[in-house]
Amino acid sequence: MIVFITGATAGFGQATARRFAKDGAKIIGTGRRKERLDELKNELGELFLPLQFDVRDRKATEDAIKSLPQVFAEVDVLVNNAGGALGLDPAQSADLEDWETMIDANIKGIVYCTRFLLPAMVERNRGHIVNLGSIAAEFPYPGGNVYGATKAFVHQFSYGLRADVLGTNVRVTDVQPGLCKTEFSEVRFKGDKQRAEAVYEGTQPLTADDIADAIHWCVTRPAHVNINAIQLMPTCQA
Ligand code: NDP
Ligand code: 8X3
Repeated sequence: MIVFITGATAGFGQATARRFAKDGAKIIGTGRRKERLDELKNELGELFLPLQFDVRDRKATEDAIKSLPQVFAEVDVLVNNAGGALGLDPAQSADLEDWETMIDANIKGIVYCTRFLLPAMVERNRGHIVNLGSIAAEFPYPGGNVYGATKAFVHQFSYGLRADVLGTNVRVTDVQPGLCKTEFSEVRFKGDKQRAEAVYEGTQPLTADDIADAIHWCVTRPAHVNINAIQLMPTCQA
C-alpha cells in the first residue's frame, strides 16, 4: 500500500505516517518544514519519501506529485490532512489574511491534491481519499467562523467526490475530530503557548494517535465498505 499524507510534520499526519509504517506501507509525507520531514525519514527509513511543498501553491503541489519516483507513484490512499485554524476573533474583527490562509490551505489545498491524484485512482479502479474535516463543520462556536466553514466545505466536497466516483472502487471518507491536542492551538494562537495550553486545561483531549487509529480503521475496512464520515470527540466534550 502507498499512502500519501499531507501535513506529516506534526500532529495527525505524523501519527498517521507512523501507524501505516507499522503495517509496512510506503508513505509519502509532505509539509513545509524540511527538518521535520528529514527526522521522519530517519525514523521510518526507506518506507518513507519526504516531499516538501506548500499545499496552497497549486504549481508546487502539481510539480511535487509529478516528481514521485515510480516506486511511490501509484498512490492507494491520499490523506488530505494539512491545514489548520488561525485566530479566534469574531467575524466583525477577524484578520482577513488569516481567513485567506485558511481558505487556501484547508480548501484549495485538498482540492489541488485530490485533483492531481484522483484520476490515476479512478483509472486503476482502486484508491481511498481521507479528508480531515472537523466537528467545527457541524457545531459552530464563537470565533470559529471561516475555520468551521472550510471544514463544512471538506464535508460537502467529500460527499460530492463519493457521487462522482460512484461505479468505481475508489472510496472517500471525511474524518471529523473534536478537541485534540497537537500543535493545532499553538498555530491558531500564533505561537502563544500559554493560550494554547489553556484550551486543554481540565480536559482529557483526544491524541493524534486516536485520530491515526481512526484513519487506519477506515482505510482497512473490506473493499466493499465505505466509511462516509466518522466523528470523534473526547468523552469530556459535547
Ligand atoms: P498540527 O498543527 O499539529 O499539524 C498541521 C500539519 O499541517 C503540519 O504538518 C503542517 O506542516 C501542515 N500544514 C499546515 N499548513 C500547510 C501548508 N500551507 N502547506 C503544507 N502543509 C501545511 O495540526 P493537527 O494535526 O491537529 O491538524 C491536522 C488537520 O486536522 C488540520 O486540517 C486540522 O484543521 C484538522 N483538525 C484538527 C483538530 C485538532 O483539535 N487538533 C480537530 C479537528 C480537525 P508544516 O507546518 O510543516 O507545513
Ligand atoms: C478543531 C476542533 O473544535 O477546535 O477542528 O474547531 S475545534
